[in-house]
Amino acid sequence: MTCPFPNGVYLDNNATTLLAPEAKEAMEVFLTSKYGNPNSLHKFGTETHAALSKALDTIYEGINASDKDDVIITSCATESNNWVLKGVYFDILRHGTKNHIITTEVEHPAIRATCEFLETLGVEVTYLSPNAEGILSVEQVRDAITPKTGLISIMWANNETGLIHPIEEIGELAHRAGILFHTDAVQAIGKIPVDVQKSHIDFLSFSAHKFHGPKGIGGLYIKEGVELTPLFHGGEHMHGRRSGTLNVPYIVAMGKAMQLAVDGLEYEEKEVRRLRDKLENALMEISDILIIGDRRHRVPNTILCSIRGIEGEAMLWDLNKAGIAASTGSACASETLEANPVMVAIGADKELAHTAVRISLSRYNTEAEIDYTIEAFKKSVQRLRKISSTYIKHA
Ligand code: C6P
Repeated sequence: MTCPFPNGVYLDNNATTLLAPEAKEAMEVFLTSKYGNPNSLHKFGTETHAALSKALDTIYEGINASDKDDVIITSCATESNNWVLKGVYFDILRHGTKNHIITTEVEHPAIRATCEFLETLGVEVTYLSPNAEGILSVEQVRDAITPKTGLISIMWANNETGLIHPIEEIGELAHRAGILFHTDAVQAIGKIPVDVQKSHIDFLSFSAHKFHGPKGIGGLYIKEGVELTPLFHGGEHMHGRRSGTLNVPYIVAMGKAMQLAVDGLEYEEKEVRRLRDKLENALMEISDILIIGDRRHRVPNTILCSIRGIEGEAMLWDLNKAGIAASTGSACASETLEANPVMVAIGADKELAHTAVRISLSRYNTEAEIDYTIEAFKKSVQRLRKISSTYIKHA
């Protein structure tokens, strides 16, 4: 099919998003004439410092932190996740009395691989598997707590399924048990309300490029009064908690993107969800397609489906030829030919997990794009099943 949209149809927004034009515009002057170091005391420094301060206000208010000093700018969520786990290791876990972390099998590799590294240093890690619906229960977390548990790290929404874990309840549980609580909120910000105080969160990671900000900039919320040994030692940037000259243009753009994300939550909930549901309903008309997870428990933009008899990669290439961008799961796992690990963790057999396709919308997708995707998707499935050696139609 020839794609009628000159730039194609982008449905891989859980991998990264379009930079919002407003965010691009907001940062431009800081890439050119306003280039001062925000720590400098002259005019060049004070003007960038003022812009930085304004952006930090928007960011901390966007997650309902109590102060801008509670948000530390990092290069991305991978850094934030590494920092929390390794920082808590330095502060608590390495001393041995509290050397246990509770996390899940469906975390992003930035958590899983870091936990595996900490295991080599003697930390005990419990990797919980969500239930068949793909969601973790508070009871599972409660049952995993031991007197040695020093940290609970559970993602807010899964990047592949879009399923939302009960973060507020888990936060409350951790809080009552006196255990530090971290959540990777990369796939939650801009999709559902995020409130660090209401959810009893000690640490929260985010990346700007998942909510229409630039790549290479993100942050870590650290609750007031909670100590965390820095990963980057150096100057007094960010009150000595994360040293390195601040990337003012990107932080300004992240601030703008956060403001748009928060203001756009209602649109996300109504309109992005409506388009996602329209697409999902149409996909469900195709025989032998399985949609993973109840849509009421998912962020409004995500569909993970499994198309019996068609390898996920084959489906992607066929969609790509039609100008449609989707994925088989995490962008950072796209070069492995392993079955989708999140699907395996929630109990799918390997054959089914190899047929996974993730579709993730954003506020920039239009009804016409979704109508075109429905048509192209149905045609791809028909064509690929005709040549599939494994597809046998189920009754
Ligand atoms: N997930 C995906 O296709 P960075 O790369 O540091 O900005 O974000 C890492 C990250 C951390 N946590 C979650 C839940 C994520 O989804 C991601 C990025 C992308 O699913 C790229 S691998």
